[in-house]
Amino acid sequence: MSGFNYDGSSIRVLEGLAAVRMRPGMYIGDTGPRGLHHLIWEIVDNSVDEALAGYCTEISVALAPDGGVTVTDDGRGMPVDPHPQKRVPTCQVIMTVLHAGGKFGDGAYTVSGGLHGVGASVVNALSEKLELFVRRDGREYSMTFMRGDVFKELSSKPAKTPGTGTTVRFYPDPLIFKTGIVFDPKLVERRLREISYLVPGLSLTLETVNAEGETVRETFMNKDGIEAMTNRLAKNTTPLFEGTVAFTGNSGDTEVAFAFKYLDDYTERMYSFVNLIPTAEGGTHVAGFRAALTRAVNEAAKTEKLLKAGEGNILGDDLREGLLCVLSVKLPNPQFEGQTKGKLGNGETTGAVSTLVYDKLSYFFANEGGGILRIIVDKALSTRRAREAAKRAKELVRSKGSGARDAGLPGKLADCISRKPAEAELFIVEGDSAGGSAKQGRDRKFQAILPLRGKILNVEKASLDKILANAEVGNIVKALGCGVGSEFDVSRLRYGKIVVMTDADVDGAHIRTLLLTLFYRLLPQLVSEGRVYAAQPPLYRAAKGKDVRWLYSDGELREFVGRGKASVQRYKGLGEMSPEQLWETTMNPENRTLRRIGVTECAAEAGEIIDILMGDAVGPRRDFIFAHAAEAEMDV
Ligand code: 0R9
Repeated sequence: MSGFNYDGSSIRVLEGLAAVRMRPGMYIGDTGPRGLHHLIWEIVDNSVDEALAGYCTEISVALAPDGGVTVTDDGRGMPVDPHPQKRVPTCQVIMTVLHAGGKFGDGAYTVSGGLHGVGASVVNALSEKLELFVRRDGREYSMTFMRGDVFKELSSKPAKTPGTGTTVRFYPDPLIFKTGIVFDPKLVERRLREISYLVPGLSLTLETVNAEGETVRETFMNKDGIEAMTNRLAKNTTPLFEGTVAFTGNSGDTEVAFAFKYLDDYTERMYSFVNLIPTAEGGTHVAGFRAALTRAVNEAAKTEKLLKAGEGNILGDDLREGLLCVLSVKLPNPQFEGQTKGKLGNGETTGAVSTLVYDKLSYFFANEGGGILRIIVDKALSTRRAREAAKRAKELVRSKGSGARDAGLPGKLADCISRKPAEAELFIVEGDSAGGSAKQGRDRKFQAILPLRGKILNVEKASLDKILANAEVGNIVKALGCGVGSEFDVSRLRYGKIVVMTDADVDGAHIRTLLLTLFYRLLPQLVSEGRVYAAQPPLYRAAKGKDVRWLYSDGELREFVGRGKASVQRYKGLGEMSPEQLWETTMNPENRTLRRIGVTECAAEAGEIIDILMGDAVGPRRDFIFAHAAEAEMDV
């Protein structure tokens, strides 16, 4: 391609320009701002082609206040010799004959080309005036066109300065661009910067005139190509490792460059380009990259024993979270598909990209990239755990209106008769025996009982998928009916009050703490809405003669006993009470005391408190239990 020597014969003459002015939308998409900017991209693309062919190192774009755009390159200069068929200067053919640019032949232009690839003649057809200047062979050629027609024939004079190149200055036609001719310098700047990354070493200058009438110039040039682009895109993010994995190479007639990092979040950022054109919808090149990344990571992870036996392969989807990648491919005849033509369709490209990416990455992981491989595998495994947790969360949501009313409820739940969340209460009870008493003592019209066996999982120390796989947690979530995480839907909550009922001893306090932690972490909205309560069973039963009372604190006991003689019975476990006693002291809304669990602090702070207190330190945990009891609001 770079060795191609133009002789005029590769130009194919296709059709005239009248059609372009008749239906501009067909050629540039629309005649609004998008189509207007398209004119610049078409002309710049021709200069970029010359750069890709190895002859051009500098391109400049000047936006003038009068709406004129001047694009200059330092390439070989557009050919000016007579065209063999048309017998007019070749540059005139390029400017006046649709599709006469060589891009649709099999010669010099195999790379680049605008999204529509329509060429300079379309810009000429849609411009009120277009001036062309060519510097080559020690002469300066010029030619002028009006609305696509030759206005001033090609003429030349000896050049005052050495060098070669092409300048195109065009004034978009107000008859075509009826909504106005205003270029957005930011948009042009963004595209020039993008090109500077995609063609390393090429210098692109944007020249604008500011409000004070001064000329402002900015030059974009980057030797490190898409590696530098990736680093720029990673600004204000937290990468998981230093540096960027970046490689370039050829696979058949396809040139491939890729650069990536992993970031500390859950988003995939894939920026892909084909012949410098952004492919927002991806396509076969992106598919090839993903397949190779997945294969290279899995094989290297197995070799390095980073995957435990039976753990199975890392899925491609698990490698996407946190990935920031720039992929740029250049190929001879790109086929763009999709609504916005932003998707590459060439089937053969998948294999070409995949082979190159796999080879480069396998070598990298086996050599200096071992540390990075470990970080990528860790990230993918944590993504996998989160994915499995999300799947479990879905499974815990009972399907709406599916079959029987009780379908999917845990077997251990003794449900209430009422289906009105406003009056229904769920008692989560520690231990099967206390659960049995509560079932017998309750008012089944509105009180449901869910007994829990032993201590429940400490959610602070387990991953989300483990938490949701825990049978007791699963039972609570299923009984509540409102789901968790992204599946949370408070309108499906089956009980207006959720009461944690545990023994009045240290173990009971611990279980209560674990359950509250679970609600903070998994169902924070229920806590913030004040739906979670702690039951308060009595500590003592004291009798002075015939005066028998339930006492809920040591203070109450002291007050009651006074100086007299009393028989005092200490209740430690709920199971020590008869069902009637449990109803009377702890469950009957007429005389019970419930402590509402509230988050007065913001949710983040609450999380922080839990982080500190559910750690391994015993003291703070004990403090938490006391502090919590002291802060709790009273509610009867
Ligand atoms: C400012 C915008 N620049 C251009 O439009 C531009 C087109 C162009 C070009 C060649 C060199 N520079 C260019 N700038 C070129 C020269 C030669 C061979 N191929 C390309 C040569 O000197 O041999 N051309 C764009 C199309 C064609 N040339 C042609 F080949 F179709 F004529």
